[in-house]
Amino acid sequence: MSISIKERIISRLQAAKGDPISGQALAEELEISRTMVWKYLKGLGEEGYEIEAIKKKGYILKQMPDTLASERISLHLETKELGKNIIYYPVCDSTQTIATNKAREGVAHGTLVVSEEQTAGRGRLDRSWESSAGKGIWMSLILRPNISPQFAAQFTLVAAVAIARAIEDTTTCVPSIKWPNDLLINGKKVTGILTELQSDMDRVQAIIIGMGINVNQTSESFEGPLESIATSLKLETGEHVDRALLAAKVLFYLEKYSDMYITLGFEPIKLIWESYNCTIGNRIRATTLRDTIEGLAIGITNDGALQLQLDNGEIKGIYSADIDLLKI
Ligand code: BTX
Repeated sequence: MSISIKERIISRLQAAKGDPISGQALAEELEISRTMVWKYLKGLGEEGYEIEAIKKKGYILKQMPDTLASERISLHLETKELGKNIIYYPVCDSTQTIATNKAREGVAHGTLVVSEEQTAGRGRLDRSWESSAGKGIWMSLILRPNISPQFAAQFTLVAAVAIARAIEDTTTCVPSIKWPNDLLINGKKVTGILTELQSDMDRVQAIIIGMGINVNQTSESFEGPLESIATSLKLETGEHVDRALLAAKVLFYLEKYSDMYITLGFEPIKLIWESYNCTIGNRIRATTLRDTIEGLAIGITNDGALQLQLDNGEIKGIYSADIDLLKI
């Protein structure tokens, strides 16, 4: 998808780093009239971009709006394919539901559905996901890798390491990963991942990776039952985080690690995953749809399963469960 004139104006003003750029220069560079330049700048102002006009000198970009609008993410994007098509909603029911429908309609590999707010954000087993307005990153990415369905589950772990790396790059926090889909900081959940599959018997049609990252919430956002289990990057660091920059970084690492997984297999991802993990080596309780078992988490297999050593020495592979870390 080609970069829009709006994106080029923002990117040009940003690159000037506070030096004024004249309307004439923008018009010449973008090959549009000065009237059009003025109309675009007026539109940007209405969207929350603070642009100062200095007489006889030009325009300075003072501040960008704190949104996840596609041009805000694109500005930071360093990917080949992921996020080249961004579908943005100020509010929606669930980016996962929308992405699922878009994937069935055939949208391209790498399409991202992102929203400021979700009214029906969901986790696994249809649990609800708190997705208040303008504070988190609520996004679902559609991937169409040429793989058979048995290799799809590992994408949850690929996404977990990608988000962990992106958080490490943009903040002072190093999250830990609780198998399979939670990122924790100081024991509290900062991110949840929901991976869903559309597939034929022998070939994946689409993997939809839903990611909920708590970014700029304050403690009021997590009142009630979430208070003791949820946290945000701002709560942990005291710093406001640019959500668009973080979202772009997540896409960068997701592209890097999913390419790595597809070309080299799970082994290198497993190594990175292990460096962030807080599950292995702990005594845990795993609640699956069928039963609850306790034991020592001793590793993950190459198909992403968690290996649990029971008290009788038996080793069980678990593919999906809720995990409680137990104190020994
Ligand atoms: P999960 O089933 O592992 O976690 C859901 C549980 O997490 C809830 O039952 C609740 O206890 C807790 N929880 C709910 N909201 C939050 C929150 N904001 N922060 C921390 N803990 C919370 C995890 O499922 C997968 C979540 C994926 C969410 C993304 S957002 C974009 C996409 N759209 C969508 O509807 N879902 C995904």
